[in-house]
Amino acid sequence: MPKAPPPSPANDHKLREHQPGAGQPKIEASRGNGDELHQNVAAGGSPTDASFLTDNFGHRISDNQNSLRAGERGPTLLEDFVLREKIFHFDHERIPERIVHARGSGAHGVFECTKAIPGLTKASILQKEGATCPVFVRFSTVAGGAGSVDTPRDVRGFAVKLYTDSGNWDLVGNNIPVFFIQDALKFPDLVHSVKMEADRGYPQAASAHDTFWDFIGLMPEAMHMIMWAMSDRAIPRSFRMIEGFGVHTFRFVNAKGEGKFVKFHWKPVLGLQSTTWDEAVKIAGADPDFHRRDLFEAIDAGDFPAWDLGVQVFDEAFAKKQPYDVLDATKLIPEEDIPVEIVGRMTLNRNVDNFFAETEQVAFLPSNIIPGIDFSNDPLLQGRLFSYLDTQKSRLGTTNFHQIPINAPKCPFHNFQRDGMMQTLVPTGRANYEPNSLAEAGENGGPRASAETGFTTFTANDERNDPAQKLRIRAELFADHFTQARLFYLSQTENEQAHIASALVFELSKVTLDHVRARVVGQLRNIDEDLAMRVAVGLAIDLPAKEKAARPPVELKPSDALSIQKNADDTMEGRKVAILFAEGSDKAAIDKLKGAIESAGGTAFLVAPKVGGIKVKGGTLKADGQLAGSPSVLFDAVASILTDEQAKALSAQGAAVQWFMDAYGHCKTIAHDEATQLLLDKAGVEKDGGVVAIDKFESVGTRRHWAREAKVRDLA
Ligand code: HDE
Repeated sequence: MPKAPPPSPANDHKLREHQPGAGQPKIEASRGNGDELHQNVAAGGSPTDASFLTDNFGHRISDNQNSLRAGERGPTLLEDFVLREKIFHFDHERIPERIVHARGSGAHGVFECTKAIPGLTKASILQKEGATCPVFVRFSTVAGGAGSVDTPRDVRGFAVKLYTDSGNWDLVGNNIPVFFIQDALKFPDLVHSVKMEADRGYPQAASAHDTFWDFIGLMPEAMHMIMWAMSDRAIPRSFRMIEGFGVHTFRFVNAKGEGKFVKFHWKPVLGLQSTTWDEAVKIAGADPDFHRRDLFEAIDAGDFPAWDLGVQVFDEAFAKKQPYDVLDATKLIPEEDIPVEIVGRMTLNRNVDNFFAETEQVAFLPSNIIPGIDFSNDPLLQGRLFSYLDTQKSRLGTTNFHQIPINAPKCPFHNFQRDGMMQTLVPTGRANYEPNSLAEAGENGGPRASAETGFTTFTANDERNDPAQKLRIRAELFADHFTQARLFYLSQTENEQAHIASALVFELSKVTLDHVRARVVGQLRNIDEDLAMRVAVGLAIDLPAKEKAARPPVELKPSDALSIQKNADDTMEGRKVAILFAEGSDKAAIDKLKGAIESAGGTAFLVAPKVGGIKVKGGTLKADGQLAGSPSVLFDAVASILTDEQAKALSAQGAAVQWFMDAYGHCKTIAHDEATQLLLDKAGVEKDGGVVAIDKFESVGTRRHWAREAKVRDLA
């Protein structure tokens, strides 16, 4: 049986006498999935035994009281990985607090549909009476920092995450049904004005100060919200006794695709209850955690707070008749005009196990909606759809924040998003893109979009709500994929066309999946039948069936501007020419050629078998590069001035022969003297318009001699 480690002595200073690790079992252990662990526990203790203190990589710790020192009174050693890891982790324990709603308290619970409304929405959770899903709620104040008190005069955040079977639905609302501003663009100004003043850093968690009221006085649209904020709604008795509001107008969409507007309400079963201002102030001193404690203790005692979910549903005809705009978040819809219909109940029945992991790391996104619910064009809501995703990256540090347990959906999720900081998933298979045809969808070929069950954006089809329809479609002419591909191909020189065909043959020859090859060649048939045939022949495959083109190409007149070769500039400027020489070469001839290249705007680069001072006819000369390290591929053209003796010696050297072979094969100009002919013969260089005598170099220059190419390689 494993022996539990001895209790850690809290105050152990006697290093030598106390060796808690001595005689303890040694095991190989690691965190997580026990299946993968080695079971060879050498001296007791199961690998997953939680009673042993380890570091973050599973190494058991023998002493959690003393750091490793050089001698009893010596300095601490850098080697002490136990100390370093512990302090390192501690140093980074805090993450940025929320810029607003920093102070909050969360709890888990359950939502139950009490009235099915399939006629109004296809939201999966509202289809059947009795359907349930887990929820997480975070209540908050807005202005104060994470350590501020619970009872300032402030709006309360009421953010609900419903983990439905069709994904997370975050209803990120407040306890007041309207808001200060109408447009997201003003939000940073509003928040700056209410937070601590920029120069003095106070007051904390209070709106009673100059900058807030300065801003408010200049923003008449805030006045409705000010009424609510100055009312007792802003000094609630308990989170359990506040209402929640989605604030914005949203949409319900049913299975037939019909849409209605909707406003969401949470009605507390315990009813509304507030404090008086004098009470609120005194509570701040008596118990700064008044609301957090109240919520925790109620749930702990089994006194579960509950809210009814209500909806106000209305249509465009109603909206049009009102003296306010339903997209204006500073307005509510009186319950007398549109009654609140109760459709569900949420009960909070479990406190968090760990405040940081859950309440602090929870990331709400108003953009998290499920099929059956959609956004309206409320400009405040539209801004929020961007803001919350963005803020999570800076708060939680990684685009993978959705993998943190409190944020992860409880239904499966599959896509081709990959990697990123703190990736904890290990996707299998080759296909990390879509479309792909590597394997069946759902297996290693991965998931696919579903037009039937996937989220589709509601289209209102009326001028007021859809001035520019939101559609996931492409304009008709975008379906022409081949006209310009054909134009490009047909505009190339014959040699360039051969390059394209050969490149395709090379690339597709590396493809091992026959159906992938065939499909690409089938697509080429839409560009040019001859090109497709050349590639098929190059691969030795049957010409596959033509792939279906959404629109056939339109015939256009070829454009010379699209060809490189047709536009090749016959210039030396910016080009680099290598001059090969060796012992005994004629310095005057080298200088002359070099001068000609440079005066034409080119760069001459001297290459020799050795780089230091080389004795040449007429003096000594230093090379810019050694032959083996200066292959001809680095230059636009090459020239060679040698002696018979040196040409003979070089013709026995691979680097020299290859130098000419490559220059020739790459269709470059080769200017040479008579002595070099020996090397050219060895390299298989044949005379043509680009293989010229040294004194002809200037007239030929650095242009490429494409006509030669057919002699040196098979092109498709
Ligand atoms: Fe928020 N709001 N907000 N807000 N809000 C945040 O997101 C923002 C607005 C609300 O418990 C931030 O994750 C913009 C209205 C709640 O974690 C941030 C605008 C309503 C919470 C953000 C608004 C809210 C937030 C900060 C104007 C009521 C706390 C941290 C367009 C309907 C959620 C975070 C929690 C939190 C931005 C306006 C409610 C910065 C830009 C209106 C309950 O993204």
